[in-house]
Amino acid sequence: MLKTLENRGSLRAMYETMALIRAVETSLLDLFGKGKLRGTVHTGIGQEGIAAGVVAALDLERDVICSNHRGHGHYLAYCGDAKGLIAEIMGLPVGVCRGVGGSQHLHKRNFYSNGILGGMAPVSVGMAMAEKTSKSGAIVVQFAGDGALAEGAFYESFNIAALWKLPYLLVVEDNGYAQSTPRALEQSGKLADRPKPFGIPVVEVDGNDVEAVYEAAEQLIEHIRSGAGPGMLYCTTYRLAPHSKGDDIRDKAEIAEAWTREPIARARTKLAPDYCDAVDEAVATHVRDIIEALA
Ligand SMILES: Cc1ncc(C[n+]2csc(CCOP(=O)(O)OP(=O)(O)O)c2C)c(N)n1
Ligand SMILES: [Mg+2]
Repeated sequence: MLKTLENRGSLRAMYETMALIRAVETSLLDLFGKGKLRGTVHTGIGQEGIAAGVVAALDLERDVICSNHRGHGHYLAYCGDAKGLIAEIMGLPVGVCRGVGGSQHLHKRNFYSNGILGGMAPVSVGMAMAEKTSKSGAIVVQFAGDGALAEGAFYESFNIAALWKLPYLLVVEDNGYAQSTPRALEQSGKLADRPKPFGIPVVEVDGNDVEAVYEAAEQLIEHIRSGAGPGMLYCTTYRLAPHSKGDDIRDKAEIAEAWTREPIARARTKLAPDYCDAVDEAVATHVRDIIEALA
């Protein structure tokens, strides 16, 4: 299926996005194991529903995305540029940032990523102020993990974003862990309630249900674009692969159980198996061809 402006929020289009992300990131782990990547690599395997659902609800002509250390999925959902991304992480001159940015410093058009946890909160809010001042009608979306919400920069950012009614959407990807620390050992209270004292509305959603993510994102984006001020989309999910490379001390039974709830298999139950098989094969071939050409 050819993704268009009209159909990109369809389950089929979002399945294609998720399948591409999964294929690229599975290959990145393989390349890492073979020593072909520069630096580290954090994959969002299991979290694809959030990238696919949120980005499908954006206006890609004008909206801005600020991503984090786990940003490959956000990037691929934004522009589908698997070659530029893989080459970038391989440190090659044909990478999207000529191979000098690597996995955590991606930039293309209105897409920016950075691995300093919380660091993109004031940057995103500043960008939202610029969009408001220039009356562009654009919104700025920041993706952040649950662990990052321990950073104080978020709370100064919430304050200014709410006070000045800035077009800022924070998407939290709560995968239950910050590296190897379970959320319960790091954070007090309920994370989804954090923006509420600032008067910032929060929508909570199952991040493994791509259609629910899309619908919730659309609703919040409409609210923010109307000039009402910032919002937060709080998505629960699970990271199926290690934090970065082999650093995984989580309970194996917990990980196995999470595989039964992952977003791609879940979307498949609502789509024709032949269609999904064809998409999976097409993305696998696409990614294999890219890697062969770069090797
Ligand atoms: C300011 C800062 N402190 C520490 C780190 C090292 N670090 C990288 S990722 C990570 C855990 C982040 O957890 P979370 O925000 O939940 O995102 P996840 O990795 O789970 O997607 C840490 C501590 C960092 N990048 N920046
Ligand atoms: Mg986390």
